[in-house]
Order: sequence, then structure tokens, then C-alpha cells
Amino acid sequence: MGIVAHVDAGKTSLTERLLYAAGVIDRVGRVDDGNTQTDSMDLERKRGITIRSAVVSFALGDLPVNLIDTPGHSDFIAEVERALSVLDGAVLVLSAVEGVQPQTRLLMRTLRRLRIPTLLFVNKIDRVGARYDELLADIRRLLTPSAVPMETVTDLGTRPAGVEPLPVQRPELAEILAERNDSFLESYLEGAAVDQAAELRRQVATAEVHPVYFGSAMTGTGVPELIEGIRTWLPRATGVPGDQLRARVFKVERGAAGQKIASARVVSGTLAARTPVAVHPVDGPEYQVRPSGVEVFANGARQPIERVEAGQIVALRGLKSIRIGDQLGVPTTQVGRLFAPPTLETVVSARDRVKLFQALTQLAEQDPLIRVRKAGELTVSLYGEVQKEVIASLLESEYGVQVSFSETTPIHVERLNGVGAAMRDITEGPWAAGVGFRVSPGSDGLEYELEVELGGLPRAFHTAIEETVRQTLHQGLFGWEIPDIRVALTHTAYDSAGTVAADFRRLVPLILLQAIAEAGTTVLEPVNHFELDVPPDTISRILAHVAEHRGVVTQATDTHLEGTIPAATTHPFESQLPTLTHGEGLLTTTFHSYIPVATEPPIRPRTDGNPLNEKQYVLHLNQS
Ligand SMILES: Nc1nc2c(ncn2[C@@H]2O[C@H](COP(=O)(O)OP(=O)(O)OP(=O)(O)O)[C@@H](O)[C@H]2O)c(=O)[nH]1
Ligand SMILES: [Mg+2]
Repeated sequence: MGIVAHVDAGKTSLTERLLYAAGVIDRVGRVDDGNTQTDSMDLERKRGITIRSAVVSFALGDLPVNLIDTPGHSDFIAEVERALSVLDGAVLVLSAVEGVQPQTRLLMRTLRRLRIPTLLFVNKIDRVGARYDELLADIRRLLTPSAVPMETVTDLGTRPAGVEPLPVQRPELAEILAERNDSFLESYLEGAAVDQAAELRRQVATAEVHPVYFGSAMTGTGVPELIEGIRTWLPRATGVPGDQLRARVFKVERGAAGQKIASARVVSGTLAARTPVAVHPVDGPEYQVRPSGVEVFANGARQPIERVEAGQIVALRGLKSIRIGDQLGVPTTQVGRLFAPPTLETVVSARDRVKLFQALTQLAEQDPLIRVRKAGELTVSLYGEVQKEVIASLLESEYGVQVSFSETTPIHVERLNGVGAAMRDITEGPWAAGVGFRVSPGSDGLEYELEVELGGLPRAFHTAIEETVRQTLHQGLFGWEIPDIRVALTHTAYDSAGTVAADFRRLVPLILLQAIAEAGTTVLEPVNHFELDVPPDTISRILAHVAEHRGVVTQATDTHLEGTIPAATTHPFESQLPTLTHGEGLLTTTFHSYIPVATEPPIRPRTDGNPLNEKQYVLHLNQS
């Protein structure tokens, strides 16, 4: 089960309450005191925010629960994405005061799309300004039309706030259930006895209906009721132990002695220590490993175990090359990207470059979105400024490397302007290979098509060509990635006596980029959607401030603005808000889209020896 929410809604506090209720801890820790179970990193304790997902486990009566407490800050959305790929159920937390926030909407949309059974927990009912009816209306309008309150609240907005259960067998609930099930509707209309609880359980399991609980992670009110809700409505994990092993790695960390520890969710089958398992990496060929140790999460700690079964989350030791997203046993289809990729990057420098590179590479294992790029200088991609601070302090505390960053800049992308084609035959170049490509604009990643006979070329060469096409697309005409494109392989040639895969790997970038050059590309910049709440007396100043930062307002009242703003100007815009709004401005941004840059397109330094210039490229290959 996962706990997800907008930043500061109270996920970690609620996790602490659940652990306490389950008897795992005998004192409730507080985020504000830096002593909770799941915010265990120094930096999390110091800053009072969650940075990495953490797994804890406990039993709610006879129900064993593995819980993942996730970060809410939008800079760490990648952590949530990984957790979502292994969940059977979720609790989406909202604050009764702040209500539905941008990240709440993004998460609910994703949970519904993935059909993950979800309960809503409206937290902080003890705080001044807590709302009930109005908030329920917001939930129905903005999150899910089929939200079902399970309780009413007494003394709302005061410390003694409490909850009163609503009956499950009630007409309002029957109507919601009937909307989604015709046979239930019929029986209900006929006045037959209908089991609303059973129907509710079924519709929660299919993520059609979402029960809403209320409470306070601060006072503990409503937590027993939420626990009962989890036990009653969320479906229990089913996994067939006799089946073949299927497991997915969603977290990689390093233990005290630097050894890798991988957390994986076992979907089916069993997994045992010192027994070989097949690893299917995100990219690259399958290989076999023997985990030296297998541990499960139990009662707040990891415990070694000989064999784990379906449904459990395990920690695996001794897997040196394991990465987040890898699958164990029999692979299933990858979940694909749920949220937008990072749109910012920064150059990192340190006195000891070798040490910095090693440290960053290790960090990138724990967080694949720390994409390290070596083009003379080292750059990492980012979701935002908080992440930058986190990387700096991790590098210092865990690796003893002091770093400085350049200013954060947006990661642009390139889009094709039209169609282009290029080909070279085997007789024409320095390599014993021939290829031809036709490229055209795409809308959904790389769409790779074969317009040649598959059998006309050995399999290994086809693989080499396709892999090289993917790599080449990381750097378009201006050095930026081309994410959406259709590439057709129109010609191949080889010499059965002399051709090796490397011939194709060298030739493909040259010819593919020729085809792309013929099509031409446009450089696009990332743009964010923003929501901004400000005091009414500051609105005119704020509107000018938005315009100065190339923002576009699409909706406005005298205290609330919505619109778009380039990623490039988002941080400078935000950093001046406190002064402009007497510290009361509240901004949230989420990725919106890419738009063409209005000025001269920025050029990114290449790392590929520049296949756009054949002489230079051949020279580069000969040197490396
Ligand atoms: N009054 C009140 N404060 C709460 C409640 N729950 C949490 N808080 C406070 O809200 C703040 C955020 O709580 P966290 O539990 O860290 O929230 P979170 O969702 O884990 O935050 P991130 O992981 O950083 O996204 C802390 O200062 C908590 O003490 C509640 O029910 N009532
Ligand atoms: Mg937290």
C-alpha cells in the first residue's frame, strides 16, 4: 500500500500513527521533532520533508501490510512513480485546510488511470480553517465524481475534532454504486435486499469508487476508522506462490558498508537466497544472479529470511548491477512513464572530478533521474531547486565531495519540421555496412518501423541498428533530445564475411542525422502550469511580475491566478514572490508542455563526436 499526497499533507505523520496503532512503535514520532520512522535520512529530519520513499511493515489485525511512505514535493515525483508501479492499494491524503492541491490532482489522475484501489484520507481536521462540505464538493469536482464520505466530523477545525461513522447501507451510497452497475441498479429499484458493502468493496477494488475518511494524524483522531477502512475495503494482494517468479525492483540504496540493497515487490512465485534468478534490466540483455541475502520488512525492521512468497516486498543483497525498474524472473510489460520527465539541468563541479563522477554515478543508481552527462563538464537533470540542494548535501555527507552548481537551465527538446531521408550503401563508406532511414514527426516516443525484410539481416545487426537509433536521438541537430519521432529503416546491407555489429553502430548516427538534417528540427522549451494564491492588495503587482517572466494568465480572480510560465523563468519568478506578497504568496507548478523557443535556439554541447560533420566524426571514432 502506498501513501501519497501533495507536499506537507501529513503522509509521514499518518504513517507514524499507523505504526503506533499496529504496535510497532510505542511512541509516536513527529516530523517537526525529526524522529519519525520513515523520514530517516539526516536531510529529511533536518528539513522536515520526505525525500526518498521508505518501506515499513506492520500487521493490522490479521492483515500484513507493507507500506510505502512517499515524498510529496514535486521535485521528488520520480520516487512516487517508482512506488506506484508496485502498489495494490493507496491512501491519498489531503489537508482539510488546503484541500485539493495540484499534486493531489496529478496523483489521483494517475491512480485512476492505473486502476489502483484508493481510499482518501482528509487529514488535519483539528486545524483552524478545516472544511467538510465544501471540500467534499471540491473532491468530487476535481478528483473523482464517485467520492463517498464514510464519516461526518464533529467540532471541525478545533483540537477536539472527532469523527462519526455514516452507515454503509444508505440511499446516497446506493445511488453512487448503482450508477456503475446495472444489475445492482435493477435490484435496488425493485426494492430487493442489496448488499451495499459487498458492492462497495467490489467497486473500490476496481478503482471506480473512492471512500473518504477524515481525521488528524496529529491527534490520532480518525486513524482507527481509517485502519478499519483499509482492512474492509482495500483488496488483499493475491499472488500465486506456485507460479513463476515475477518481481520488480523499485528502490536501490546502499547499506552502511556501501553494499547495494534492492527493494523489490514479488508479484508471483517465490524467491530464495543463494538461488539463481534471472534479471531483466530496463535496457540491456538478461543475466543471472544469486542474491546473497533476502530480507523481508517486519515489525519496523528488516529480517533475513530463506524464502519469500508472492505479495511481499523484499530487500535483496549481493546484486551488484541491479537498477531501479529491473524485473526479476519472468518480465511483464514495463509500466512506462507516468509523469513528465525532468525539465531542468545544472552543471556540477568539484575540485576532485574523478571522485565527483564516481559519487554521482552511485547516486544515479539510487535515483535514475539523476542523469549524469559528460560533455566536457558534468551535468545532472533536475525537477527543481530543492532537488539541487538535496544532491549537494548528499554528495557532501555521503561521499565527502563539496560541489558547486551553475545556474539551473531548462532542458530543451527538438521536434522534426517535416520528412527527411538518407541512405548509404555498403560500397560507399569506411565501414562494411549499409543503411537507409526515413524520418518524420511523431507524437508518442520513438516509433520504429522496418521497411526491409527482417530476415535480410542477422538479428544481432538489427538489434545494433535499433539501439544505435535510440542513442543517436538523444542529440538532435542542436544537441537536444528528439523524444517524438517516426523512424523507418528503409535499407540495409552487410557482408557475411566481414561485417560486425560495430560497423552498424558507427554508421547509423551518421545516416540518421543526415535524414534528420534534411527534415530540419525546431527547438522547444518546457513550460509549466502554475497556480498562485496571493493577498488581494498585491494582485496588480503580481500580474506585472507574471508578464515580466513570460507567463500567460488563463484564469484570474483577485486572489488566485492560473496560467503557464516557462520552466526557465519559474525559479526567478518564485524567488521574488515572498517580497511581493508579504510572504503570503503560494505557488505550485507542474509540467505543462513544450513550446517553440521564441529566440535564437540554444545549442547544447555534443557528446557523440558530432556525426553531423563526417570528417570530425571519423576522427573522433579513430581516437576513442
Ligand atoms: N494540525 C495538524 N498538523 C498536522 C497533521 N498532520 C501533519 N501535520 C503537520 O503537517 C506538517 C507536515 O507533515 P508531514 O507528515 O511531514 O507531511 P508529509 O505529507 O509527509 O510531507 P512530505 O513528505 O514532505 O510531502 C508537519 O508539521 C506536521 O506536524 C494534522 O492532522 N493536524
Ligand atoms: Mg513525508
